[in-house]
Formats: sequence, structure tokens, C-alpha cells
Amino acid sequence: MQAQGVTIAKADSKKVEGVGHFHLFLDTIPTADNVRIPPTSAKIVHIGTGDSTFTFKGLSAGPHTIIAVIGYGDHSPMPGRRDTVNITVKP
Ligand SMILES: [Cu+2]
Repeated sequence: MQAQGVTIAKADSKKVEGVGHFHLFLDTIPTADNVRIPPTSAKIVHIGTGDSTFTFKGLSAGPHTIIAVIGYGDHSPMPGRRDTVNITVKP
């Protein structure tokens, strides 16, 4: 994943304009821009290390939707900073 105009960094509980980390929502509607992203679960991932890669393992065969949302260090979404990828896992 890449982000333009945003510095990807470790989650540090701070809300600094232009600095954030990736969140992935697997087959799940992302939280609204004014709602803090819930903790990591089977379908919501915070890549709070500042990395830009993540591998979902054990996905069932068939179509899936992953929505990436950049959130600030305090895990609140950056408005308008999201993108969607549709994938199909082969059996
Ligand atoms: Cu987060």
C-alpha cells in the first residue's frame, strides 16, 4: 500500500495532521470518519507498526472486499483517506 501526502508511521496515540497508519477492513464496512476504528479483530486490522504490507491468511474461496483506511496515530480515520480493493480467492 502507498499513501500520497501522508507520512505512514507507527501508531502513537497522537492525532497529528498528515501522519497516520493503515487500517484494513475485510468484508466489513469501515467506521464513519468521526468514529475511532475498533481494535484489531478477524476483520479489522491496524497496521500500527508503520509497515505498508499485511497478509490475510485463511480466507475462504470466493470474492472479498478490502477497504483500506488511513487513520491518525490515535486510530481515528483521516477523512477521505480510504480506498477499496475487490479480490477473488481461488479454491
Ligand atoms: Cu489504528
